[in-house]
Amino acid sequence: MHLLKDHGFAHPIASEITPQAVYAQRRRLVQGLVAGAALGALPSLSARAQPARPGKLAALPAGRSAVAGASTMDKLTPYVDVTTYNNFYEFGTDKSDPARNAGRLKTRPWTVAIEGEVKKPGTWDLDTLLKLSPMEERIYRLRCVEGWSMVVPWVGYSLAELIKRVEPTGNAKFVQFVTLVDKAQMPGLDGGGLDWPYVEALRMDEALHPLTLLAFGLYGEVLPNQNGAPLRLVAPWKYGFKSGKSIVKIRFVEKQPKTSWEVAIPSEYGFYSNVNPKVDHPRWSQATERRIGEDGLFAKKRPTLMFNGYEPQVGQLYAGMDLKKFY
Ligand SMILES: Nc1nc2c(c(=O)[nH]1)N[C@H]1C(S)=C(S)[C@@H](COP(=O)(O)O)O[C@H]1N2
Ligand SMILES: [Mo]
Repeated sequence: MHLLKDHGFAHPIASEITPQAVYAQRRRLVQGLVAGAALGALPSLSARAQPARPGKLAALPAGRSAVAGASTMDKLTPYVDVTTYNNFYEFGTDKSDPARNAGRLKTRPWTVAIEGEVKKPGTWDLDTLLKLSPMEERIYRLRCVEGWSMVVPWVGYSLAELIKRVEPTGNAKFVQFVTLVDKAQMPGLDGGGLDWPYVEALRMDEALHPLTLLAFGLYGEVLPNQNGAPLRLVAPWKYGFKSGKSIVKIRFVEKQPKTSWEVAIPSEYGFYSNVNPKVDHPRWSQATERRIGEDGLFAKKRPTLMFNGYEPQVGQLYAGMDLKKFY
């Protein structure tokens, strides 16, 4: 289906790039149309009706989120693309491997261990986590460091809801997210070139930011295994790899931890990994992106937005930091 094997590493030609100002203007125009259409016409965009359930997995109903920036007006990436073009190296490095191999992942029973610098460490059962806070629908862009993106109606709640219940101590400066590692269920663990388990981490204020989502579903249903069932992180202003899947442990620590991609290729992947079109990856530009599901022969690349478009919400987290140094 997607023959995009080179991840768009080639430099785009100028005519492929929509200038930022034109893009912003178009966006405003579309938003204006939407606002004007709220009373009737243009049903597809106006009401932002909850997306149709694909009817493949158990329903996970969710209310509209009140978090600022929790919804983009971008066209949703079709379910089939969201669930067949994945990065989940535990199931293989090819984009089609996770959909093919993750079926054997057993997502129940499932527990998440809370460890480290918290007053209330312990083990949370998935069913308890599902009831911890009301489920919200959030339409986020996810931008992969490889140069593609997608727009997904996630279902979950702010990670902060869980964090405040476990009461971090004053020493908790960073939060680590650890993925399951089980050879019996994950055929990719023998290859892939990463240290297992897959570990990601956020600074405490990033983890507490309301946009940081603990996701349990997408498209109104529980997460497909290949997308990180039964629960994963989604930090929408960061490159996709910061969003660990199939999490079994959340650890609160004082020192900035090493993450799997940093350990594997330190010259290419830093800790912060904020989406920043002005900082090129050592081997390719980050100025533009390809939307998965729209990447036909003549599809134009889009300009990548600072913080993946969430700058109004998260920009001040990095005030005064040199984002070229802290990439
Ligand atoms: N455990 C684990 N989490 C992971 C990855 C992985 O290989 N293993 N890949 C990351 C990368 S690089 C991306 S772009 C996103 C992709 O999420 P998606 O497949 O739902 O689009 O998952 C991230 N989380
Ligand atoms: Mo990625």
